[in-house]
Amino acid sequence: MRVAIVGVGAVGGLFAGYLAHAGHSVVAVGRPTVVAAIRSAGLHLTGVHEGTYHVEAREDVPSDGAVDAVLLTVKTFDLPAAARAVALARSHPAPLLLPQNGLGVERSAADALSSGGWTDPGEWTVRAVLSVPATLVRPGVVRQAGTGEILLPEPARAGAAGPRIELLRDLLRDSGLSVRTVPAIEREVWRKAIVNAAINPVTAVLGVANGALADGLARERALALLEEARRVASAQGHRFDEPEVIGDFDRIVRSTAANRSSMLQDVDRGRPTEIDAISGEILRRGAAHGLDLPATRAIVVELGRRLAGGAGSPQLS
Ligand code: KPL
Repeated sequence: MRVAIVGVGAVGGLFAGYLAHAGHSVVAVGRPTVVAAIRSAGLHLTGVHEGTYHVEAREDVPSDGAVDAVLLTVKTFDLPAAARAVALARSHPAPLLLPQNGLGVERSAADALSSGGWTDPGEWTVRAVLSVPATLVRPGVVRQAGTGEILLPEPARAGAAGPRIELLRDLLRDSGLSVRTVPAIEREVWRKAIVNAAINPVTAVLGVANGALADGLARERALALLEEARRVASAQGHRFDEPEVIGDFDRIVRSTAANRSSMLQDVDRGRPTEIDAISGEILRRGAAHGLDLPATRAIVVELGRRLAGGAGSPQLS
């Protein structure tokens, strides 16, 4: 298959390596620095899977020829612009994977795809929840620190999107990634968002790998965020009990102990973070239900200060 991977950071690079290894024709669409790195030295995967792949790299979404699928692996803050670029470049829609962290991703992608000319974008987009720990070591080099899986919606329950889910499921699975389909992907999006709301901002503020949240004050701080996010999820109709989310949190902290969270990686690189799509969404949705979320409010302010070198403000939209 010919697959465009739009956004070649940690997750996009991971997918590009696995797909290229399985013999697919990968078109890596990224920023100039990433494109230059891949053109000169190839795309390199290290850690769980080792290999160098000489994939096609370019800065614009291919409009020519057939692309069987698009993996939209940009961060949430780049999603509207990237989705619109995909729609503008391709008048014929293709199955499009959305593996971002955070809440409200499908709506944001659908709005951008519609504005770029796709009709019925919901029939082409496939929400995914990803728990494979990957780190962008430098442009074109990705380290996979552990194993994890990709959750997709069950095709039989997805109406017109069903065949597109099947195509993406088979593509990822046949490339060696662990894929599981679930009856209610929205619930899994929330489950992941609750854990991200706890792990990502605390690791970003403290500058520590995920494993540092296994005990002590860092764990207490993260658990306060976890509980607030769980309450918001429940208010929105996704009920999780406390032991269940603490179990999810402990399992992910353990299985990704050596990984620096994606938010910490963004802070390290001086890039925008996904705080708005994670904690910002939790705060906005909580406010709509009259919930007070002091720990979440405090960590957003603290991260804003850290990013601004001391004085800053929360970076919520
Ligand atoms: O999703 C992640 C992220 O870093 O964004 C976890 C699971 C916390 C792994 O680091």
